[in-house]
Amino acid sequence: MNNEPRLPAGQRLTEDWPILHYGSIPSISLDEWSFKIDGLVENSIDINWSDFMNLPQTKVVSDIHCVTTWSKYDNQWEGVLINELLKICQPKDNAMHVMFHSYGGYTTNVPLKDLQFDNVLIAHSHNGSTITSEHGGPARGVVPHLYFWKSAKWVNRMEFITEEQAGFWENYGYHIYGDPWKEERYSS
Ligand SMILES: Nc1nc2c(c(=O)[nH]1)N[C@H]1C(S)=C(S)[C@@H](COP(=O)(O)O)O[C@H]1N2
Ligand SMILES: [Mo]
Repeated sequence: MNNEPRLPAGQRLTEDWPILHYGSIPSISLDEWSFKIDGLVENSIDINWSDFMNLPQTKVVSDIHCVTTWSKYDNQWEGVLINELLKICQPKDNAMHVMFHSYGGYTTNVPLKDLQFDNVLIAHSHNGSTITSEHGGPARGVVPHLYFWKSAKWVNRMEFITEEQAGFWENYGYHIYGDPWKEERYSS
């Protein structure tokens, strides 16, 4: 179909799944879990776990590319497509970027247009099993065409904004966009 290699430059394939995050693992029970969408949207939402699980569920398969140079192929994710959430919250015309917020305080920024693909989701399962807390459960973002730091573990909020703002790692020198095919690892 295309002549692009599957492995981006500077990456090496791994079979295991490294655990990487800043700080400690927040433990969130499903009873207390909530997910909010706010900022520049017509309909703000604040849903609990059963609301989330009652939204249309989708399975997608994608590759992971971490900026620390490991890649992992064929990850099956299950959860709610961000496109489904966009139908409900209806971003306003001036909403151009989204800041993901997580339990524990992590943030990462992604342009809204990069969330409008049918493999970008808020996932609760990986390869048929519930995502463990080490890997971001109860739920994490998955934005497969960007480096994996853009996939927020323990995600609990999407904030729609106009201007691009730097999230946690972006503030510490990671690239503002993070395209693995252009090796956008760090800002210069
Ligand atoms: N909440 C949160 N999400 C996060 C991070 C983090 O520190 N906190 N680290 C990011 C980075 S740098 C990577 S490489 C991936 C690692 O996900 P994994 O531990 O499931 O492999 O999570 C991303 N999401
Ligand atoms: Mo990372």
